[in-house]
Amino acid sequence: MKLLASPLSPYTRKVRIVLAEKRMDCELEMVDVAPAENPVNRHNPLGKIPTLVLDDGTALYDSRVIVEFLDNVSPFSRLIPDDRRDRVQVRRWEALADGVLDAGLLVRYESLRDKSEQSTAWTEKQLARMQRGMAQMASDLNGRSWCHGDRYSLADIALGCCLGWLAFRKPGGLDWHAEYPGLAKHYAKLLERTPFAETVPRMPG
Ligand SMILES: N[C@@H](CCC(=O)N[C@@H](CS)C(=O)NCC(=O)O)C(=O)O
Repeated sequence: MKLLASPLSPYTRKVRIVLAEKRMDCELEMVDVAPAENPVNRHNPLGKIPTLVLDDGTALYDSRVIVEFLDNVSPFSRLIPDDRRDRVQVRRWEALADGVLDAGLLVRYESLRDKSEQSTAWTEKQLARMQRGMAQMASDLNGRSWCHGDRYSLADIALGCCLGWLAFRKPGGLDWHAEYPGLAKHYAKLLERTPFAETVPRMPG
């Protein structure tokens, strides 16, 4: 199978960490999805990465579907719990972390447009969404050892990918280390975890 990817994409990072945790090999193809016509379009009509192309040509997207597929393929190092209630809680963490990222990416994409076309109201709406999401994640973590239950799961991976990208791009000048010391402590712990940090380009701590 082959993962259509980009080195700095946080959703790709999530998939790569899951692959590494589960000790699964996967060919990587770095692609540029910025142009409207890009190599991902023929596999994924949405033209987004990550997209996983299976050996029979089937394409899987988005990152949430891909990680579920990978977790099911190998029983080694389960990252999504079997218990339905636990599973929902882990997926909710993932939705929240991905949602904060979605807002952060919209802020970044807006900042790349011509100044005359940028909308302050739009950017502020996304920043407020990001801030509420961060506050929720900080309050849910609340000094716990792991995001959900008593073990590392997809929830911690999703949170780590979100925080790493925010530290790297700083959309809206957000300084989450200072604002959310609990999240900063958890992120530092995740960075020490192999293969969390070592399998992908390290984003600033
Ligand atoms: N919900 C998707 C989000 C994927 C996504 O937005 N990827 C970005 C790169 S980080 C992308 O492909 N952007 C291209 C575009 O929006 O045109 C997922 O979880 O995979």
